[in-house]
Amino acid sequence: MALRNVVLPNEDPRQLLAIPKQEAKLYMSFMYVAFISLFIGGLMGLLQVLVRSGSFTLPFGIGYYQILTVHGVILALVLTTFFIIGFQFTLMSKTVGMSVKQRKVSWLAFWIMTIGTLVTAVTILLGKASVLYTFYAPLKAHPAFYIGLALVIVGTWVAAFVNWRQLYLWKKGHPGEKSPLLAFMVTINMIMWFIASLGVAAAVLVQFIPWSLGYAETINVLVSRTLFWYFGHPLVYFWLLPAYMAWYAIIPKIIGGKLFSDSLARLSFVLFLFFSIPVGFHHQLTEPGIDPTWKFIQVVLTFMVIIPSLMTAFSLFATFEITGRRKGYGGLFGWFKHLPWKDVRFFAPFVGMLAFIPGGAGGIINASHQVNTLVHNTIWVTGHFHLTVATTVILTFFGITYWLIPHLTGRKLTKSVNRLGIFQTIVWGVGMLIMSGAMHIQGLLGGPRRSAYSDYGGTEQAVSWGAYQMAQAIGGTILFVGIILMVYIFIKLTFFSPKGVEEFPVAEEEENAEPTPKWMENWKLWIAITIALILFAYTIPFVDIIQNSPPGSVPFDW
Ligand code: HAS
Ligand code: CU
Repeated sequence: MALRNVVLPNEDPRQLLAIPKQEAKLYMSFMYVAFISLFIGGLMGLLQVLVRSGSFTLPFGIGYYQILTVHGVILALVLTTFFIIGFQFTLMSKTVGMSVKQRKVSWLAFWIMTIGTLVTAVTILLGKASVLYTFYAPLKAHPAFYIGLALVIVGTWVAAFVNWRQLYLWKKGHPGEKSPLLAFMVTINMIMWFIASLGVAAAVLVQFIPWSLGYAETINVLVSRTLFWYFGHPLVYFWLLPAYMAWYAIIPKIIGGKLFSDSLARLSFVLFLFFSIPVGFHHQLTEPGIDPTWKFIQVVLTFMVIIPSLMTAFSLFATFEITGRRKGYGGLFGWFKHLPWKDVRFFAPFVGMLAFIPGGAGGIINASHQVNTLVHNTIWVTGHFHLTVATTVILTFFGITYWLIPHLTGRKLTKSVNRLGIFQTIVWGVGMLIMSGAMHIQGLLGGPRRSAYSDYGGTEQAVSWGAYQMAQAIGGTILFVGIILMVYIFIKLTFFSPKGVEEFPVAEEEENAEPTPKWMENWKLWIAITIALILFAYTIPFVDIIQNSPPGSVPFDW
């Protein structure tokens, strides 16, 4: 059994210290919302693939777009955000600490986010907001939908301020020291999130809420979509970066190795801050009304944001190989064979990494201006993001769950849960391979996304999708089994596993590593460059969009 919870001689005993009970309660609250969301959102996913297979109709007058909206909002926005904010709080607590006052403010963040979530979720469930998670105008939802979403965002801002204050106070108490890597990473992610969410907040407050309340008759569709994607692309990195935190700074510890390079990890996060935001046009490449030159410029910037992911891939391979060779496993692939395959804390994120190879390649295809015309608005894109967010990111989050939840609840990850976790990961991998693979192929055959089942009058092209839609239903059903298993594991780890101490694994740096340069923490410079890049990529096209927009659009009500 590769699980190692014993203290090794040079091990930092802080990693075994439990997080104070009152703090643990806060962090677990975020996790409860995340896992309830997983269950509800997953169930909706199951219904969707069944409808799209053509062999199932929703009962009780429930609409396809209603469940599709629940699925997208609850999984892509609620599950991710609650897991991330909760996880990041634990990282901050472990590395720089949390004061009682900060804890109280964090509860405020939690409640604002939770109330916002409830308001939004109820509005969708009542069928008053079947506008999908991107809520494209001119689709119009009930005002409560937008107000709830705005609350969720405001809650995350409160969390961001707490995180920044945590690091600030730590730095004041440790003059001249470099900040702990994980705290640095959390701070970057929250700066990126804050700057990005200003865009969607502006759209919601200035455009959507007045419009849905009836104060404005029309809405400028292109402005709203542009503001959404200004936020929507960094949103996907807001999901990815916490997974990268685990890959860089936690996985090496789990496999018995060390962090490959502190500077490289920090540099890749700084690059994400720079290039995550000025790239939103790659979601609008087919949108009329945006100058192609600016689309091209943002595509170039998109290719820049691939670099830190390639740096991450390189760094992980290096960690894996160095660790294996140090343990004495020679040969070309000896190190690979001896990775701790039976430890779910490694295995689940590893399958996530594997999925990111085709997932990332698909992203590069999407971002290529010309090829995008082939795949845009097809279910290929749905395949892409089920590999990235619903495999790479979520399997890493599951991998974190196996040690984080017992660490917070004072329990042990037992051998049987570990084994079940390995099985869960395989179920997820197989289900996703079938579902996402079929989505990619059907997309290339022209199958649309964001649409319920139709045989399009029996056209030849629609007939060619049949088998792939069936495959998606099979893959989706397997995935739902994976969700049931994961929710079971979560409940087990929270309430029923035997009491004990579970390690909070944080990797140390290599002893002979080059010291991290001081300029790495030049926050003002990083933020200035980020803003300069955003202004460069968005100012001229945005002015152009506002000046030359067609008249505002009237709502499209269901
Ligand atoms: Fe994307 C659409 C481009 C990454 C999520 N993306 C989406 C949507 C979502 C999403 C949700 O340019 C749909 C939005 C909607 O509803 O309309 N995406 C990219 C690019 C990347 C990328 C260039 N996407 C992501 C990530 C996501 C995500 C990450 C979520 C977490 N995406 C697009 C474009 C569209 C798009 C267009 C619009 C399409 C359209 O027309 O609508 C890049 O960041 C990808 C870079 C990644 C790599 C991979 C590096 C590999 C690593 C793993 C190493 C593995 C190891 C394992 C070490 C280059 C790091 C060891 C293995 C052994 C074998 C030993
Ligand atoms: Cu994007």
